[in-house]
Amino acid sequence: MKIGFFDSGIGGLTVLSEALKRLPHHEYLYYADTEHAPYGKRPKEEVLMYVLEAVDFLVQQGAQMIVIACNTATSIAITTLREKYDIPIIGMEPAVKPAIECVSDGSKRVLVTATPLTLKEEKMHELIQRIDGKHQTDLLPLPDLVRFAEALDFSDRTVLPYLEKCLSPLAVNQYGAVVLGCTHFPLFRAQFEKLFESTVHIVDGSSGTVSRLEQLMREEKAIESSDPKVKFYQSGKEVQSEKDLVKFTRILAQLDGSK
Ligand code: DGN
Repeated sequence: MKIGFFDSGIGGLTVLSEALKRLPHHEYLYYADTEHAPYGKRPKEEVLMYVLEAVDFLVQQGAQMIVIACNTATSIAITTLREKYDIPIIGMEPAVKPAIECVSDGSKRVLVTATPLTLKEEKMHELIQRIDGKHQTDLLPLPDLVRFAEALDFSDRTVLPYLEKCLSPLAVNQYGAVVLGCTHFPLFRAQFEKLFESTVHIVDGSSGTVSRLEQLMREEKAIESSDPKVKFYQSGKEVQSEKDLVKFTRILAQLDGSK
């Protein structure tokens, strides 16, 4: 089966990496809208337009299922996409539910991190209302992490001072779980681990999304591909330059090695 993956940039590779591990015998089309990333501070009408363009493109390339591997795009576009297309469209859900389960004894709180747009959207507030009965969650936007990732800057020197500054108004020891509610954020897992105690659960939505993909593939009786591979696209064009191909494949390889 041909499965289309979409993100504003390289963040969705954190979800693709999980899919490749669990469902390796398929063809993947990965679309990064790098011309317009980051999305987190753009008006939602503009983000919706970019997502529709990308999904149209993936469908034209033969994608039979789409994973919106971007929390921001999911919160803005998933309803419209499901109305428009009759193929399955899977979105991201920030891992608030597993995080709340980690602090079920009530002694600790949950910190939900994401882009400003994801945190502002109704979908997030509905999710928290549905799941967080004891009011244990705090929200923290971390927009610059997407910018650092797109610039391929994963260094402690850049990332740690930024995270320390964003966390400074909060008492970090009150948290028992941290939600990485943007698909770019697991690329900085090492820095989150440095700033929180080792007992703190750092959770992201990739495993839940890939479980949903697995379930839909079973239901659709998806046929394995005779030529499993990943093709990369950037804002409507197949990635051909060696430099960009190396960028995508290197990050995937690093993610594979870190699991
Ligand atoms: N990876 C996207 C997400 O999960 O929200 C980041 C979107 C952006 O471009 N800011």
